[in-house]
Amino acid sequence: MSKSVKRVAVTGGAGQIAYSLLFRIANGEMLGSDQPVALHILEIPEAIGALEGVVMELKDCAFPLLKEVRVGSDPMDVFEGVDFALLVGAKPRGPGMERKDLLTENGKIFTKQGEALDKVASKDVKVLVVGNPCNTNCLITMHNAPSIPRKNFHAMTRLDENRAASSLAEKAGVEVVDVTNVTIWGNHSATQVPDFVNAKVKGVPLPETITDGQWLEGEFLTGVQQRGAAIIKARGKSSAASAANAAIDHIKSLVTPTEEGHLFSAGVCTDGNPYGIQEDLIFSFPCRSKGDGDYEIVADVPWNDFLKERIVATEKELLEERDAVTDLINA
Ligand code: NAX
Repeated sequence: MSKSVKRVAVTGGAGQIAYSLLFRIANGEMLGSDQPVALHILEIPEAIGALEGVVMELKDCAFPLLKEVRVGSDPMDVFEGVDFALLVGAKPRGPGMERKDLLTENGKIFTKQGEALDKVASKDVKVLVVGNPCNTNCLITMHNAPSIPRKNFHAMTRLDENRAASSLAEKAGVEVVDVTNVTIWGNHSATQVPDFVNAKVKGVPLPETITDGQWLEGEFLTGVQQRGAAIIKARGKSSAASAANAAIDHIKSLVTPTEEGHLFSAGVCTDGNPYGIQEDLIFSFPCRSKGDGDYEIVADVPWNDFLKERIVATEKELLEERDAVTDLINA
């Protein structure tokens, strides 16, 4: 018997990440090749015309799994009944704009979208925030959707994990699938902590394979932290296909059982976390899933002094970001 349709909201539908993401969702790459989907696409009114063009292309792909496409500018309409919400759309940082200005500007978008999810989405909706600054935007969304479990809100650090794994594989001279257990701790920002200490190569602790500690603590770490900026410099535009790919990977990791002994990185709510990170933040941890859409934080990944110092710094940054948006989360 065929499965019932899953409804997937994507915001920023006329943007560059969505241009990679929508087609892959419609092709079954996110939820499976036997899972029919409906796309609910949100854009601001000025970009609806461009979005109509994207919808024409979606139709022209004749994807067998794509059962319905809805578009609109009001999240109260667009988020109706959705099972997944990929919140990609956000304002880019303009010239002379401080990080704090970006937080408040984008914060308003996520306040409204959180309220709409709360009212009209499935009560079990899984929300993935991609639009930056994604951890704090996710916190704002979560606070404005109190009837949805806090565990259902995620911020995307999977692109950072994928970047780190790829860089480590290249250095070790192995296939990327041979590098596992790469955790990104903390914020999706330059303070993120890509954990090479607990990573593995073919199941063996990575520092036994890559013995160049100076490279790991220097070039590797900053390379991952600054990868987004390097792509903008080279391409003239920010990462888009790789960001869409990471969003697909993130949701796939929630709906597929995690392989024994493996983990994936996700920005999730810190309430009750086993690492003593302050509660009421969205922080990237090592996670595992049974494949039911839920996850648990892996509790036993040890910190050495190198990791600890940096994890404290990324936590501090998230606390400062939260302080900058108190009016949006205590509304
Ligand atoms: P684009 O500027 O190409 O597209 C953004 C789209 O969002 C635009 O079409 C815009 O009209 C729309 N939009 C703005 N406000 C909206 C609202 N209130 N409701 C619905 N749509 C709205 O950006 P793109 O390259 O697609 O990037 C989107 C976001 O992803 C940015 O915030 C970017 O910083 C963030 N990223 C996050 C990454 C992560 O790893 N978490 C990596 C890639 C990317 O940098």
